[in-house]
Amino acid sequence: MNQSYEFVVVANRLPVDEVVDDDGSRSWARSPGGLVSALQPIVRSHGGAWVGWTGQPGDAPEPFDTDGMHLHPVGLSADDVDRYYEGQSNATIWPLFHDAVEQPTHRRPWRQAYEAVNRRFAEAAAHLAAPAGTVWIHDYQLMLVPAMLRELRPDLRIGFFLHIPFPPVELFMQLPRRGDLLRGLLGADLVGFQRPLAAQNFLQLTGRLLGLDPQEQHVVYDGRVVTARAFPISIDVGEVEKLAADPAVQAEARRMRTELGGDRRMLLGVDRLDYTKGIEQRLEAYGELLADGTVSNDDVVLVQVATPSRMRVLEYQELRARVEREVGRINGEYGAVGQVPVHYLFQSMNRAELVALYLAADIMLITPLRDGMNLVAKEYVAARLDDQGALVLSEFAGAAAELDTAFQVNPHDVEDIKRALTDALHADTSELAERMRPMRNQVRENDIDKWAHDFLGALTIASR
Ligand code: GDG
Repeated sequence: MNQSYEFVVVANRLPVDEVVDDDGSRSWARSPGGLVSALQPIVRSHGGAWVGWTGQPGDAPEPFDTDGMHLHPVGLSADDVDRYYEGQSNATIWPLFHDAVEQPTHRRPWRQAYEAVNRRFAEAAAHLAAPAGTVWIHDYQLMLVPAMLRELRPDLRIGFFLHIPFPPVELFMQLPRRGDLLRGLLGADLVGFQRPLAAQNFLQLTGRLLGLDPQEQHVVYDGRVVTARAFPISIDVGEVEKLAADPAVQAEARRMRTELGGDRRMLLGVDRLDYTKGIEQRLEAYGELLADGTVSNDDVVLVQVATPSRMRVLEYQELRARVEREVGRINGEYGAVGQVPVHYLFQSMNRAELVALYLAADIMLITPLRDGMNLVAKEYVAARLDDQGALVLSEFAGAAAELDTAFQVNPHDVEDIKRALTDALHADTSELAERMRPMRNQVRENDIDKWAHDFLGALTIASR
């Protein structure tokens, strides 16, 4: 069915994972996560399609329908995975867009693969979208797609959303072929960012690099108006609240607390194992508090979930080694037989286990050095139906703008993390409730459905 889908989502990954059953049979299961649950009903109600990669190298499987969506796989060879995905996307653009907290690597073959793969995605979308239909492209892996798609299909309404930060002008200028990326994004009618500052950086660059004349929220390029604005992403609040109210999940939270040692206060970190998340700085602060006796293994415990991520990229392997060494050092120095100060889980959890952890935790530690938004922070807040629990939150997470009654910290400053952690440990229940209540209201009033609705509403106006 060519050119018959009114609404097409284009993202690096399809919204499904392949599952292999005990008998070896293969099937597709919807991936967990707020983005998929927010977009799926929209795609379904528009008779829409989703273009993306299956996550496995090799030829693309045939397009198929599931959950009321038409899924159109794009194939990536093993070389494409190396160069486009692990290389240009995750070892060049990802670190550079996160303040270069790790050194970005620049390689010509990676850029070439990025361009070739972006073209494949653009061609697939051009093939599927109905005349004057809407295409919504997602994230840093696909920044050339808007312009490529516009060239193939000038009739379309094209939106782009960047899930990660957009760097300051000076940093962006370091990228080889930086103009291409910028022109790529300018193919969209609406370019959405997590924070207003990111939109400003982008608009400012159009002046600096392309000599355009950016206004407050838009710029004219190639005779079209391109709008650039912030749309802070959120979570499926209903899903988190439902799990948090589930007696089985609550029982699991109590069980976890008992297992961890009854009266000990529980600190929690939940991150993809990524160098942007500030896991090392957090461990350093916790280790120092144990060393100077501010906290002790008898009265606190840290549970750190580090979800495996991008493990073929060298920087991630090195980070894993450093984190695990530090966990071992802290447990070796301050632990006792049968009781350690850090429980480290290098594994993926299911949603119910994750919410049980949120309910069990007295203090949630979210200390990224830079983060587009950070959904874990919003999930923790949404799960705390009791208005208790403390959120220690980096001011460099996009979420800090909305969650402004959290215990905010500069994650580069270990002393500041120690201060915030100590404040959170000493806060009484009324202070905790006063901080948590406005944050919970904020997240409830701004869930992921509203985000998708706001973006698509603005796209309709922008492309008039
Ligand atoms: C990017 C941007 C932006 C984590 N561990 C498990 C698990 N998770 C879930 C969390 C949360 C999601 O993954 C992580 O989202 P974050 O926002 O915290 O971070 P990134 O993965 O870096 O996401 C970020 C986001 O895109 C959306 O725009 O906020 O700034 O970097 O939902 O709960 N889920 C399951 N098992 C786990 O072990 N099931």
